[in-house]
Amino acid sequence: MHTRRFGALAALTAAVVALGVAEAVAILTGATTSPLVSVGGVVIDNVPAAVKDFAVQVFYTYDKLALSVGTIAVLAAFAVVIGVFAAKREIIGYAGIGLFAAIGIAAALSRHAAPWYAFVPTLVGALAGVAVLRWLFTREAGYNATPEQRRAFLRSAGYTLVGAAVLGLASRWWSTRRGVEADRAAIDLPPVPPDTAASPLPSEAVGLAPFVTPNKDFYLIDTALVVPQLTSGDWQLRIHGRVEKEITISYQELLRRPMIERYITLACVSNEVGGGLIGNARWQGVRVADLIREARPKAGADQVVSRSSDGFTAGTPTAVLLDGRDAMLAIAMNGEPLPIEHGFPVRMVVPGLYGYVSATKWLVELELTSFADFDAYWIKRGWAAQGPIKTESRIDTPRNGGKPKAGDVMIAGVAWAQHRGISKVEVRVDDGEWQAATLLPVPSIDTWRQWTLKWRATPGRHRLTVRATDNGGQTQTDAVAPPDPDGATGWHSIEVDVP
Ligand SMILES: Nc1nc2c(c(=O)[nH]1)N[C@H]1C(S)=C(S)[C@@H](COP(=O)(O)O)O[C@H]1N2
Ligand SMILES: [Mo]
Repeated sequence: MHTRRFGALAALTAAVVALGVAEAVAILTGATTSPLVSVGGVVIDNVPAAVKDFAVQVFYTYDKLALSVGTIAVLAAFAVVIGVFAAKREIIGYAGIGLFAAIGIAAALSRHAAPWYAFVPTLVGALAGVAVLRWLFTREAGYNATPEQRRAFLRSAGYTLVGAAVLGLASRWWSTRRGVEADRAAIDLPPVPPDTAASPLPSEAVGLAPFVTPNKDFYLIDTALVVPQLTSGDWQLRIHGRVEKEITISYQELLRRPMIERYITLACVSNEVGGGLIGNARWQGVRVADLIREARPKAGADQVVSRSSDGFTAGTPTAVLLDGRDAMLAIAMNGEPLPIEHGFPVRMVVPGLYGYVSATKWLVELELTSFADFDAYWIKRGWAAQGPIKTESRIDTPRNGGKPKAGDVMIAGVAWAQHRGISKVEVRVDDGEWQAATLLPVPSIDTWRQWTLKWRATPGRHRLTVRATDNGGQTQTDAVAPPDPDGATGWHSIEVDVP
């Protein structure tokens, strides 16, 4: 008979060994075949939209780190419980490993484009876990004997546990960075002809958000627990479905096509009023419309489903992609090849639509279909099939809760109505009149617009509210709506205390 504490430590060690070894094997078989990654992926794909929104709000863009840490904590807790029972009946320990291995294998095999050998990391990890459990149970003969034997046992378990944890972390790091960084660094972006280059920026930034969001500050939203690793050499795009002519194009072929460059502001449908899930970048790429026309869509193909290498899908109206706007297959962001987490080697960018219906990263397929025939990733989960970006505005300075000095205070922020453009921004102090803000020039109607307003601040507590009007004359609604199902609305309003 083993003591409970012993059982718990042995089982925890076996679990960490199983996961660490599985991660090491996944270096060979691909990061998405690791049990942690595939089970996490299944969780992400199946949580209700409300939980996903909650996670994004609480953890912001660290939601996936939180998921990984949470999963490991839950597994560790299970291992400890199983270990306590295994101390009485060893077989329970092996059965526990078997149960978790079955879950890991089922998850790995169920993932999008899983290779047939996706079960290998979990299987090898589980066998290693069984071996370690067996070994520790056997060694435990000395546990209740002398203090030295007891210490020797704790040392073996401790070293094994720490060693396996280091192996797992190092393997994960290695398998997610191997190859693709170097491939990306070696890419020579083709030049953009002057007549299709982005209009030069007319002005310098004011306020807190710079007009162009640096890549490192650009918000990140996706369902990928590990960033898909695609080299430009592996990449190809298949245009298929309801088309007369199927097209397959390589990265080198894509680079030889006519290049355009545009400033386009991307926004997430999950962005709350006043939130930061929006960013503006200079994108370089190839017009989607040209490729779709070459494929010759058949009648009724009213939806283009863009699919990523990890199975995410977005559905964009074919008519929108063909209406002359600068929808592109982007290869570069702010002058460098797409950062891996922003979709390297190729992503889609469509001015005027929220990301979930248009901005597929790690893009590998465009499938012509119809809205009646196919629901894309977030549509299956209850979000609206059509996702035009709503007119919104935000106050960036002063900060909510700030204490600006009495006298002249610069109020500034951004407003956006992509592909319609912003014609007016107004600010109200407390219950006063709406005052027109100064609008800074913009390169096109596809970006957000910076605005400023000078305010003579008087001592006391004040509420500042902003609203925008688009070029069609529509003023941003004050009706408060949550992000789900097609984007938040309402006026952004902050409070300041002028001392
Ligand atoms: N492959 C893939 N592409 C994706 C997503 C995703 O989950 N997977 N999320 C979309 C959503 S909801 C948004 S808002 C944008 C965000 O792009 P970013 O992370 O580069 O800011 O990517 C879109 N493209
Ligand atoms: Mo999004």
